[in-house]
Amino acid sequence: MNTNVTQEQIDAYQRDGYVILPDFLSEVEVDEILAAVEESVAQMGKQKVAGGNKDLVEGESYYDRVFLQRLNLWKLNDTIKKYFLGPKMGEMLCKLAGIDGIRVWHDQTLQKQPWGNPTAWHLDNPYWSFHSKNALSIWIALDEATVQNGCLYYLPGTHKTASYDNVDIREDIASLFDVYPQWKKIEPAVAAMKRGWAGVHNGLTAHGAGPNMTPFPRRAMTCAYMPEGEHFNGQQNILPKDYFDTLKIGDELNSEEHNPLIWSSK
Ligand SMILES: O=C(O)CCC(=O)C(=O)O
Ligand SMILES: [Fe+2]
Repeated sequence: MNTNVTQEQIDAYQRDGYVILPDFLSEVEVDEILAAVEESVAQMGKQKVAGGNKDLVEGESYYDRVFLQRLNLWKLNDTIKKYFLGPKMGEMLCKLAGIDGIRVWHDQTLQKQPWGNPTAWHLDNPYWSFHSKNALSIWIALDEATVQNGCLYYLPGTHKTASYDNVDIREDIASLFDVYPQWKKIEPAVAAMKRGWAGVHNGLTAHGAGPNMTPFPRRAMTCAYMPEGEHFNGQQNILPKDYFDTLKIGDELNSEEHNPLIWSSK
């Protein structure tokens, strides 16, 4: 895993709200992560979130055909934990975001199945239980991601003008532009990635993905992160119920059980 980032990459991330990291993983590492992901997915069945939220199960909705989605694999699988909650990952993401410490929010595998629906334009951070301008996600291609099979698109610079208003991922791919009409003229960046490449995007950068027009899956492993010292905003997202019930708006989200600190400069 190549976690060295150049000043140029940091500047690009800060300016555009995303950066693509070519050759982030070796073939051997992709194989190791893919095996861990597939093992976890098989273990979870229709359950979407490992270690909690038993009510979140896969159905047959439009959304369920955007991608196969399974979250918090790290709670089941030590290989996922080693890569995504390791200090090297944490340090790299802190450098990109310009922050001093970072906690895991949730990981998720997003596997656009053959003929999978497009992923509507959206922001990530407004879905989460904290609001931060420095939250971010890494998205790693476990299969080559192409324009044909539903690679990501980013809308450069949108993290700078986004609020926490958002839309759901549904049939209408463009409803985000009703909320942010000023973004209608921005040209999207196509994030085609070879197997093992990664994209890192700010939680307020608009992004989406095309449909999968091929008979093969487009599998990705992703993980979302929260800067150290963020506070609960009252939203549930995917927090386990027994933990959620203990939280009051404004509490620091510092559970070592659910959102462990993975790196801190202090
Ligand atoms: O993989 C996709 O289609 C969407 C990815 C995404 O929205 C994310 O990683 O935040
Ligand atoms: Fe997203």
